Amino acid sequence: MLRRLPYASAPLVALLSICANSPQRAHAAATQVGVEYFGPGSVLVTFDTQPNGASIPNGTLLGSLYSQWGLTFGPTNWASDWAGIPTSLPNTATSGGPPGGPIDCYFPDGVFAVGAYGFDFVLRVFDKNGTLLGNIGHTDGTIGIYGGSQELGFLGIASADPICHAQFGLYYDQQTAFGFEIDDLRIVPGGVTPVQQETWGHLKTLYRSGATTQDK
Ligand SMILES: [Ca+2]
Repeated sequence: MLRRLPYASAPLVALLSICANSPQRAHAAATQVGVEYFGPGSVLVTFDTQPNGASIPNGTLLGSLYSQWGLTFGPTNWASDWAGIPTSLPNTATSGGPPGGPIDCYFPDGVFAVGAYGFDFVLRVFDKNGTLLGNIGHTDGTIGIYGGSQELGFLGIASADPICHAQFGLYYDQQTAFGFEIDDLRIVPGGVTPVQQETWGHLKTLYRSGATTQDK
């Protein structure tokens, strides 16, 4: 079982490989971003509480639970209190579909950025036409959950073209025995354009320098 890790030890060693594994070309406007990017005006989905503040029981299908925040989930995605990653407790999001996911997030109105914590996972984002905008991954380098503090990672993508679908999936097809989950999903909604975020440039600088919120 993956050990719970101090939040401050979380690495940001996500491997940028935008569209490297796809026959489609990634849109040039899609950029990998760190958790620092999601500042004022962004949305945080903990999977622990609903928008009205009510707690979410283990096993609850996520479906349209957060629809008032502009997102819905795939039909097999649910909240699980088997929390293997050291994020907000008690719940993470996981999938009851094919082993290991995926976890699908749909944004009917489009969003400008999306990201979440996980381990050995990938993030792909698509526009309203299903065109791939970006494809990134994070792994400690090995299948399984024995990488200690190297396991936890944050994957985020910002795109000037609105993102209508974000899909989180396995980094390794063979890792299904170790479970699959994401937590603390962050979104920059369509009403908040990147240029309206006061910290946009500052956060990009922070991310590129390797600094994190824990470093401040
Ligand atoms: Ca949580």
